[in-house]
Amino acid sequence: MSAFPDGFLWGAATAAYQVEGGYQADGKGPSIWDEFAHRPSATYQGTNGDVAVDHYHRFREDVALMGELGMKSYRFSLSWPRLLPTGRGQVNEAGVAFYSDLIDELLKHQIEPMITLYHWDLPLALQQEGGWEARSTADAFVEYARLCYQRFGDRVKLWSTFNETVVFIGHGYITGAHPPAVQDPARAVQACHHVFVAHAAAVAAFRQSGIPGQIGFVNVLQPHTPRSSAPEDVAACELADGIYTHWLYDPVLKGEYPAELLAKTQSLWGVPRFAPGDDALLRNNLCDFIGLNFYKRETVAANPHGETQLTANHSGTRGSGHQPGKEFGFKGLFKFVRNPDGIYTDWDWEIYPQGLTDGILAIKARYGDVPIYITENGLGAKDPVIDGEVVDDDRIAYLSRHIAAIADAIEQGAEVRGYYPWSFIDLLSWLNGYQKQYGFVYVDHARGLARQRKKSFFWYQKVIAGNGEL
Ligand code: BGP
Repeated sequence: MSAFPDGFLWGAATAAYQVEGGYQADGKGPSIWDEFAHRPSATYQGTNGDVAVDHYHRFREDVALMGELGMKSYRFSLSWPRLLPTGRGQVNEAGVAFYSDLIDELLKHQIEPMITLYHWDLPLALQQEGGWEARSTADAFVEYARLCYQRFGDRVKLWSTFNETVVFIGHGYITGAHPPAVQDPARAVQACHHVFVAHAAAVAAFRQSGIPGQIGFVNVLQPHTPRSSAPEDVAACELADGIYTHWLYDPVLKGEYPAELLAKTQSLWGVPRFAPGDDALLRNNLCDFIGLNFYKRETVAANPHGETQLTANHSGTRGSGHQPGKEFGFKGLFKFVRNPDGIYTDWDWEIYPQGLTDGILAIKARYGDVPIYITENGLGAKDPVIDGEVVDDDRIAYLSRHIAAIADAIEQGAEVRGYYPWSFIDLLSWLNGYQKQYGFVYVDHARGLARQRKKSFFWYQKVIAGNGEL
């Protein structure tokens, strides 16, 4: 018998900048990614999301494929500058119409929409006013969230505010690999605080709006293991886990920062500055659910003298697909090293499905029975093509093992309500262009972006039909 409850949401995920294209279509304003990806050195071989996979113009065809796949839910993000070209004020009705039509098309196929409000494409105009370092961006976010509730809240029941603070703040303000390409952890701490404030205020606005549904936050779930049993490696591992998990989950699930951890990093990075009222705002607006994005495990070592490594290699090798990634870490705190016994993807991400079971149970242990959605999970690879067919057996193996890991967590009492592999369709990888593929559907860039079902498409169709029986 399947471990998965009736009504479990078998889905798949994407994000606006990575699939839509139409970057100037019908009144859309520029985002920080539109600007950043046009800098020749910023992305892989100058690839960008100007056209992406043209989901903006081909969404009906894509939703038909989702229907054929049997998806029960689709996680996608709204492009803030498509709806509010300068971040606030004037609404772009053509952008509203696009998402409204997409939602209707999904519902026509009995696919439940799950909306992410912020998957990194901040309106450029707001960045020019200070971006997430400016508190006014949090106010603008609430205005944007309200607009979305008003226009789509009659049909959409599942909402998340932000996707992966650790990535857009970490790369935006520490490694510098994402816009605004700052390298200053103290600035990251404050920008991150404004994201939590924006989240809590948007949750409050959601509840005031009275629309039915649930609202949550999506975080990376990344397990850590010490390189050795030496006390300094074990302590470094605990610290990394605290920063990657507790710092980023506690504010949205407990309404406070982990004080002990902040005390440990204070001398290096400072602490978030609270405005009057922030404390109550965070405490009174906890999430209805948490979304977990799970890809890999990291092995952690002490880093007493090493330099702070500020390159982007931790999250991708910018195109080679086969280069070992450089070490990444913070001087005096920890660094990530290669696990000699680990099995790695072509992009040096360790495959470790047990970490998903353990991670889900660790969330339950720390935060109680908050409902969980696995909002991303997938294998980035250069898929083999044999006789014109995309034979992505490695992806099938990866996803099977992770589905089994979720089943284990459910059997041990966790409330997991849905699974959204990354990604529904091949799309733009932020720093790796179009060559790092994740989808069930292949996009042929040489043949006018034609869609083609991969082997994994037919496999996942059966998984869904059998409610997770493998
Ligand atoms: C997550 C993001 C996704 C997606 C995924 C794969 O961090 O939320 O948007 O990009 O990672 O990452 P990558 O494209 O770097 O392989």
